[in-house]
Amino acid sequence: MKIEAITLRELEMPLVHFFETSFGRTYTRRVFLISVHCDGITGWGECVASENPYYSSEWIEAAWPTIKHFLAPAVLGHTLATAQESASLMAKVRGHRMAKAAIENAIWDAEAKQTQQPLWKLLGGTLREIPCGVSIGIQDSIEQLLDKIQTELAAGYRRIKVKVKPGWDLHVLERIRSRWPEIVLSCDANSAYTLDQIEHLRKFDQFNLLMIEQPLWDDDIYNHSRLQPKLRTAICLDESIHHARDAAQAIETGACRIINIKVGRVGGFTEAKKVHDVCAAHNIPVWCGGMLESGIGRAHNIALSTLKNFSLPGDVSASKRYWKEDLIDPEVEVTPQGTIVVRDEPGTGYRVREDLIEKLTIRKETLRASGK
Ligand code: OSB
Ligand code: MG
Repeated sequence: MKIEAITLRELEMPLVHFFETSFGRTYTRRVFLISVHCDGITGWGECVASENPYYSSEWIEAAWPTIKHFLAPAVLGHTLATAQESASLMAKVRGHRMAKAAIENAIWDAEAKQTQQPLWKLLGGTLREIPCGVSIGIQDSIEQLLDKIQTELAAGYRRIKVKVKPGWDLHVLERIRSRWPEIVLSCDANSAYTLDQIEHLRKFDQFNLLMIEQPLWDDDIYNHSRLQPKLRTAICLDESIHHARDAAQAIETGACRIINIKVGRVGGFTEAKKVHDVCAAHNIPVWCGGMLESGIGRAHNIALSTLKNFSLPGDVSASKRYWKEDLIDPEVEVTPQGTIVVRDEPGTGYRVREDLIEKLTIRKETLRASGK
């Protein structure tokens, strides 16, 4: 695959419903798409960086010039035997994993299309149907949250995850559990607590949660290893895991019992597979996290979720939960059993709606190989 050109695009896409975490509320996604052009094929990727540097230090305004000035030039003009090779070409750039993942994953998509196979197969996946959960943000009232949970349970989702923060936690979980004593329930704090709050965090144990996600600092593993033995509830790390070494350290120190893999957070499919493998080797179950993706990133999450150790329901859910109209055809749909059936066409199996993308694009730039 000769990487001939890379196109960067920003789209503005309002969410069907706002999404609120412990660090803030999002109404509209600035969707950052990458397309990689090689040998007459176009591969698509999505840079999942947010509108602000709150979930992680990456955000869209930083990702754009990093891709333009460093990451795209690192791969443009090169002829690659496999998409995986792009990861080493971009390795000298430190951090910027979501930016790297957008390019690498677009090249994986191109490779799958060129070799006429489904992306999930190219990634080494085996599951044909993936279990789905939903992540439900902080709402204006508990009643509104309970209504949302009711809707998602009726749709068949197999795990409900709610966002928590100090002031929106124990009384909320109490209300959920008293209405639904048996459902699979977890919560995500997005780093809203500190180690001083161990006694408070121990109170989460009474709700029989599948996990508590990222209770402490986003850059921390050590303090989670001090917290985990004090809780009955399994800790799941999200923000803290940037690569397979982080995963190995978190497992070795007992900082968590579950890991959330987001392909953007770890820098692309190559590293995501390594994180998966480290966890599998230590019997640590993983699940696929989400970043409010458009259909392009969503389709990649589905492909990744076919790897065998993705044994817990992920935050990969139907397009219509986020978008009035998604960028892919068909849209991602979830069965009444709360699963997504994996598609068998070459690439992601979802056609990219270039006409709609063009219509929603507010910024676009194409970079070409220069004489390499
Ligand atoms: O922590 O998993 C998270 C969304 C944005 C930033 C961080 C997170 C999330 C979600 C949403 O929980 C998952 C999704 O439905 O895409
Ligand atoms: Mg999370």
